[in-house]
Amino acid sequence: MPKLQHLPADAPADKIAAILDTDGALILDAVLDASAVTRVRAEIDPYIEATSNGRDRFSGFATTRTGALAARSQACRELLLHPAILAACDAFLLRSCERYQIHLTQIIRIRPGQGAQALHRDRLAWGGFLKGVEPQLNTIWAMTDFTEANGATQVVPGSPGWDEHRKAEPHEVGYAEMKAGSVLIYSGSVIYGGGQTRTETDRVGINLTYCLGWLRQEENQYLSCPPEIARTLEPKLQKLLGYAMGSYALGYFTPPLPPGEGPEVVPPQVALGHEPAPRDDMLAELEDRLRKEAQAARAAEASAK
Ligand SMILES: O=C(O)CCC(=O)C(=O)O
Repeated sequence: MPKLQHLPADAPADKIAAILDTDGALILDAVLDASAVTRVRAEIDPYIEATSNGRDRFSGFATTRTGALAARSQACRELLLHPAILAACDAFLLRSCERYQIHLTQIIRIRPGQGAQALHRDRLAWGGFLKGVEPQLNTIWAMTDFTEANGATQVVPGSPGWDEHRKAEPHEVGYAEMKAGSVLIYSGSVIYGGGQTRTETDRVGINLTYCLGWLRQEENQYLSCPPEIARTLEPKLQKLLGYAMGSYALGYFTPPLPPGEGPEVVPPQVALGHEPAPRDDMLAELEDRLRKEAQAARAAEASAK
């Protein structure tokens, strides 16, 4: 059975990105200690307990999924902003966007009796339309130990490079076995799925994922964390949730007020009480990127002659 690579919590971001490119997944060990896990659990357990099982086969009839974690839990906000994860997002996602954003927040509790989830790639959230670009960096924070027996995530290392129609054989599927406090990091292109449980205990993981800033988010953050809550959060998290321009042109709004009573065509931070900052830097960034791409294309053309 294939094994996932394990790295220490302080592993360099470029090493994480390199393993995501080749294997599609890895485990960062012991990112949280036992007391930190206990603190997170104290905040999330009441929400987990109040959540009913899934209503379809893919979501899992013996699996609960609980969202809106940025709005509901300070401990989850800290996980969303964890420096090791954001450094990995910088290294992995900024290749294809100017800003990345939170894609979804979800506690996944796999309960006794749950069968294995169908293997899939998360990038299919956007249908088959995205080709040649890696859209996501995903995490599952282990809140219990993850073992093959209790439903540890199934992962097919190396599958990002496969033909998109190739199916994984059983001997190609590994398991994200890890201790509570460790984090599974995986791309949107790796084949994976929730595991089957053969124990009488729950497996609990917090799925926090990030995607390119020009894509639609899986969990609608403007509804799960609306402006009246988002305005109480720290600016870095506000931006990650999507209360920031995704690029020079993406994400502006106009408050729907009577004539002359509000500003026109402003960045989303204005909905949280911030001043509308000029967007010249984003325009300059876009122009600079396009200039460099054109130069690189001309150089490639010249060297091909
Ligand atoms: O909880 C897990 O281990 C993975 C769940 C998953 O793959 C999904 O819900 O798409």
